[in-house]
Amino acid sequence: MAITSNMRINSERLWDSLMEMAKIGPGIAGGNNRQTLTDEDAEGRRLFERWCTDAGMTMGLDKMGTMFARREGTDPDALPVYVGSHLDTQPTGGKYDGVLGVLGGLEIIRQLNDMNIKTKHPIVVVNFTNEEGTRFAPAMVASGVFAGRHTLDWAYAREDAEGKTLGDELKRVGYLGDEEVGARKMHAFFELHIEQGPILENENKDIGVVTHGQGLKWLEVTLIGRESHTGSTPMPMRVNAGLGMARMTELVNEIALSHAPNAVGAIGHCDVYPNSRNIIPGKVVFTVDFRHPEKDVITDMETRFRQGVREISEGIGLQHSIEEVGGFDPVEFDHGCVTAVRAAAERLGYSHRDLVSGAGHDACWINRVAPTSMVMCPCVDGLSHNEAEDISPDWAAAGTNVLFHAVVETAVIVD
Ligand code: HGY
Ligand code: MN
Ligand code: MN
Repeated sequence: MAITSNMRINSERLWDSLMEMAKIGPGIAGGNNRQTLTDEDAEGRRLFERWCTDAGMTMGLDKMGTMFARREGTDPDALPVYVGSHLDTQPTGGKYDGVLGVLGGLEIIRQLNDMNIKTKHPIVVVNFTNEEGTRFAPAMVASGVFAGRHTLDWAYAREDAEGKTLGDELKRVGYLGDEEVGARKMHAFFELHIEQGPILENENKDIGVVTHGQGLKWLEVTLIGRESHTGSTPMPMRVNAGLGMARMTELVNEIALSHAPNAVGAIGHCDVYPNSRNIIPGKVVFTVDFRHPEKDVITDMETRFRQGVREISEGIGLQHSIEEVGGFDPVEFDHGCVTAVRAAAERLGYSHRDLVSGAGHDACWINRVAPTSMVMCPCVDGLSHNEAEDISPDWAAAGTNVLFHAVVETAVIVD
């Protein structure tokens, strides 16, 4: 039996589940603050787990706390088709970033159950731990361990701003599993995600067929100057770490603009010490986020930035150090999986266009160990990592219908 264009998910049920999940870890402006391995994240995980078991799935949990919900196939030896994303959010996150990909995967299972459809390959819905990298840097850390990019011990040692480690927090919230991370073999992996950029909405397209993901480099910079009185210290005597950060912020912007239109660069995290109104900052720590679809441009941006840090530091008399705290090369997704997504959009009659993902996703790491691709739907004003992040129920349904067809086509319907 082949999948046909009238086979669609239940969009009301999907939307209700998105709204239900959004009640957990509410933000202060209508979005979510469900940071990884907090009590709010644990509550969201428990709700997801209940929904999965209600849908007849069996749960698995690995040593990074990544959750796997499995629907059996007719061939127990066939490698499963995996589908999913992440339930953790930014501190001022939206209701759909990551969540749509996990609950869209759950909706596929619910719809297959309603239609009593069996597939040859099992299907597994995944919730990856700490995709956001906001509480514990870097982003996509659990999928990075799964793909062999990070060791488990390195991931466990990641610390949040209060000095708590990822490993301890995993234990505290009760999501330290016993499965070896990465032991699971996948037939394919599909991730549905909001675009988090303006292209699909501006071009009035329903679906993004994601062919590539741009590369990323996170550099943590520490500048050491000298604390002194903001009032009585003559300007020539100052060793102002804050001034260094200000000049380097401008440098990041300049370097990114020099590679227009595709390069991006910003500083989103910074700590100023002692952060007192009348003390010249003696130390600042900040993280630079450079991204581009081509590896050699990222390398050029990093090289020029490092050179600039040396020169600016010398000019002010600062000591400096730079540590790479995250990064991955640009990604080209699997041709077969991309074709399955494109064919699904065409079969379902959705307008679509090929897309390079601006944001990083778990799929970017999983692509190293299994055939992988992504489906994207538009978001309002291309806004994300902002509590005002918004999508329409129709966009959610369109993305999930395409995901449904791509996953079930790959998992092979059995008559
Ligand atoms: O940083 C990213 O691109 C993702 O949102 N974690
Ligand atoms: Mn995301
Ligand atoms: Mn995100």
